[in-house]
Amino acid sequence: MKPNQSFTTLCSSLPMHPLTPPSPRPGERAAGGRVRGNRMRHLGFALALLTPLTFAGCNSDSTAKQQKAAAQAASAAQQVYVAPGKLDEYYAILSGGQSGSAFVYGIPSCRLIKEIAIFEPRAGVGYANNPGSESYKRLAATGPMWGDTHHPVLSQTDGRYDGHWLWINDKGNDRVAKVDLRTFETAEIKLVPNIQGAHGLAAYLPSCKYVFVNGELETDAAGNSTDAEKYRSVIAFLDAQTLETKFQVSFVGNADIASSGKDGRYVFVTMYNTENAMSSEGMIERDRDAVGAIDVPLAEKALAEGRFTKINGVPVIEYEKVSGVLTLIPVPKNPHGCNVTPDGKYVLASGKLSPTVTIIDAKTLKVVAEPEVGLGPLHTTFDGRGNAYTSLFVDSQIVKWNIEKAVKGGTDYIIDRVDVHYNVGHTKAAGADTSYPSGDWLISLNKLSKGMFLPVGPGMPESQELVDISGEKMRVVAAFPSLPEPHDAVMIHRKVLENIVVQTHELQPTAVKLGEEKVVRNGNKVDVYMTCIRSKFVPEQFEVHEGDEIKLHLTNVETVRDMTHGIAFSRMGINLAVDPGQTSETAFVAGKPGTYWYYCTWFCSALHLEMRGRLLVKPQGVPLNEYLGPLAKEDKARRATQKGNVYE
Ligand code: RUQ
Ligand code: CUA
Ligand code: CA
Repeated sequence: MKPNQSFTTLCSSLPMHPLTPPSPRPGERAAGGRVRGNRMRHLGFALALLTPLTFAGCNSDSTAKQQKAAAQAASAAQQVYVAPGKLDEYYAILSGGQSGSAFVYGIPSCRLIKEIAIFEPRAGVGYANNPGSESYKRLAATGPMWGDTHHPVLSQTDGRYDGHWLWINDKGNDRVAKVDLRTFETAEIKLVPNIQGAHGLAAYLPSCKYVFVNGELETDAAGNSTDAEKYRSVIAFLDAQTLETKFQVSFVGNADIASSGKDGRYVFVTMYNTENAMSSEGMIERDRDAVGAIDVPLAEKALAEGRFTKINGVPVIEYEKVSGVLTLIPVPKNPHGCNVTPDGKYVLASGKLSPTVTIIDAKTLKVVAEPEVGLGPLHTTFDGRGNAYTSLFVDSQIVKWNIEKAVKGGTDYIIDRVDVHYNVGHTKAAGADTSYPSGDWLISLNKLSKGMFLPVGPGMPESQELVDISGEKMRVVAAFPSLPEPHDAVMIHRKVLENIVVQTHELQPTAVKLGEEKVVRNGNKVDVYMTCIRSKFVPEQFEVHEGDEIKLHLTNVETVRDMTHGIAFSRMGINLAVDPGQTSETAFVAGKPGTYWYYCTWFCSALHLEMRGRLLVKPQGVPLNEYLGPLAKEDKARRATQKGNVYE
């Protein structure tokens, strides 16, 4: 395919039409073998359509093949087998896409370990599901209760992951969040002003002083008009810790995917709508779009010199006014992925509509090569041995190629191709965005799973594949499903997090101490300071008046890992979860008079079901009992006089 091949032609090779033949299943090859070119492939597909199953008969050759396949499957199984109780080598953190969260898998076993709730409520872990809770208020204060997470980014020190932070963007509502890797919980969320379609996200290297995020969708943030003539996009630089937007660079066009140079000078973004068009046809009009290089020290200088306009409280540097702040490097039309090589020498723009990857010198900003790699290149990742791995959306392949060989202009740069299932978007090798990738595992994040898993209706799970890249040839060793819809992933070795992940939460100043539980009333406001420990809530009962505003402060006073308790209030819409050492707060209004049980939602001990208590709502004006227990004695006395028990 030529770079200027029309969009329609490209689309026709996407798996949309019912007549499009199915891609091969794992272990099979596309008819015609390895894809060598567009024509070849289409010819191959056509033949496959005309001559289905011609060679399906049995012969000794196929027996040998079967044996070989069985042996391969067995050795792949061994590679990903992690015995029960044994730990995986890597954490893979996958963005959750429109699930608004992030998924944590163990690699190589591909076992799901955790979902990190970020932009969407998760009742199971008591995240942002009660309007009175802190996590709810923080999320609601920044926008809607859902998100579209795309790009997980890990913090680095000296070119290696340091295991402190994970940043992730919400393309849907223009937010960035920070996850604390001590607890794998969301620590901060901020709305980014002046931006729409906050898409590409990366940390500014080597310092990680900023994370920067790209406005993919053009607007008139200054005037709120609908006049496309006034549309601009911004690249926003956020303080990596507070996520406050420090400054932005605005320009006409858009910015898609982000990657940072390694020496503190440039950061890079791919731009597919340099046309500033408002129609999909218009966005593919130009033969060439661009990679934008932002000179960060120069932007900081302009900022210090006051060469900016304040829009919605944020200093915005207009690129026309500060020469050199944004350099546009022409690349074939509508590029997508943007990836800086581990040594910081090159930035690679994946062609998407062009079968090429453009290699740009990250210092001189000159294009040094444009090797052809296959159809629909989206993202590129690295092994630290000088090789690049590019995802090919249309070809449903990962292609391995050598960067220096491609730069030298030879034809021998392609090393291997492997089929993935199906239509891969992002791909990421372990440590690929650090200076020291480990070169062992790669994840292929596929957009369609088709027949890969048990059918569950018209919609199917997302599909990831684990690829062994330690050898010359790549090898797909496992496939695993996930919820919708991971875009990108990062892998971090468990050793990095060994002494970082905590066993219990640090007690917060707001923690309720064992023995200091109390109910504090102030008019119709009632603060309930409660503890929980196997297998009791204290207080086990408390009384309020109808309409009272209850604020619950709940501390889990357990001191051992994994003893999580939850508290649900029947018919009050309240559900919290507290991990050992953690304090959670929520607020709600007491409903109609009556008895409302609260109970533990996490199975914590043999007395888990008995771990419950009563909220007693009395009519206004009725005196309240302040006695908070322990009520066991009273309870016994009452039972001694009670008739009608099933045992009597
Ligand atoms: S983008 S493949 Cu956010 Cu590439 Cu999804
Ligand atoms: Cu505490 Cu179940
Ligand atoms: Ca374009």
